[in-house]
Amino acid sequence: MILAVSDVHLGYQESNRRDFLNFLKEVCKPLGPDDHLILLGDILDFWRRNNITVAIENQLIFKTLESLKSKVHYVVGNHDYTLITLKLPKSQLFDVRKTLRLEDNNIPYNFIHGYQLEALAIFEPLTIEEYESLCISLCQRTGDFIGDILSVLWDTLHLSFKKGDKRQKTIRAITEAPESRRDMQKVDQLARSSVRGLFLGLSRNERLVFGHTHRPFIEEDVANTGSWVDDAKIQNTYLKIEDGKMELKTFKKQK
Ligand SMILES: [Mn+2]
Repeated sequence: MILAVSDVHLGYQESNRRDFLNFLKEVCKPLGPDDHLILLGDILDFWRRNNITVAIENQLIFKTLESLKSKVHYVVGNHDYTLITLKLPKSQLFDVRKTLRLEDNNIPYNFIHGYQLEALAIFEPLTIEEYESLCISLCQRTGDFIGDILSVLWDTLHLSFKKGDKRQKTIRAITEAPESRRDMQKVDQLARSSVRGLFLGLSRNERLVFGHTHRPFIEEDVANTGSWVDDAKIQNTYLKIEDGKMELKTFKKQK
C-alpha cells in the first residue's frame, strides 16, 4: 500500500497539525515494512517562520514518523524546499528528493509536489530551476516578506523590471495562498492534460500524483492530494494506492 499526503504547512497558524498527528498515529502506525508513506511536500512551512523554530515545535510529529514501520519518503515542496540541502545518511528516517517513482501492481507512479507544474503553467519565463532558487531564498527568510517579493527576486535572480511590466503581478502571486489565487486552475489544466508527460519527463502510462494547489481531485491517471490547512475548502485528504487503484480519502477533523 502507498499513502501520499501533502500541504500540512506545519508552522503556519492555520495548519491542522493535531489532525495530522492523529492521522500518523491511527492510519500510518498500522502500515507494514512493505508499505510506503509519501510526504508530498509543504509538510513544513519555512516561508513564514524560522526553519529551526518550526522543526523544534513539531518534534512530536518527527518522533511519530520515526516510530513507523513503513518506508517514509519526503518529496520537497516550495515551502520546505531547503530540506533538499540536508545531507542525510541512508539510515535517516526518510529520504529527501524532488521526485519519486514507485510501482503498484505493475503501474508506475510519479510523485511530485507540483510547484513544477506551476512554474511551467504560470511563471514562464521563469524556469523550474529559477523557481527553485527563489524557494531557497523564501525558505531562508524569517520576517514578513509579503509585498517584498520583487526585491527577493532581484537578489536571487538578478531580474530587472521596468515600470508596468506585467510579469511583476504574476510573480508576486508566488507568495499568495492557493486559496486566494485565481490562476491555480492553469496548474490543474496542465496536470490533467495529455502533454504533461512531455514537460515532466513521464513515461507513457505513468500516473501523476501531486499536491500544491490545495484542491484535491482524482481521475483515472492523475490525482491531487489536497491539504491540511483550515482555510482550504476541502481539508485533511490523502491518497491511498492499493491493488492498482487510487482512492482519495478524508481524515476526520477535530472540532
Ligand atoms: Mn506548495
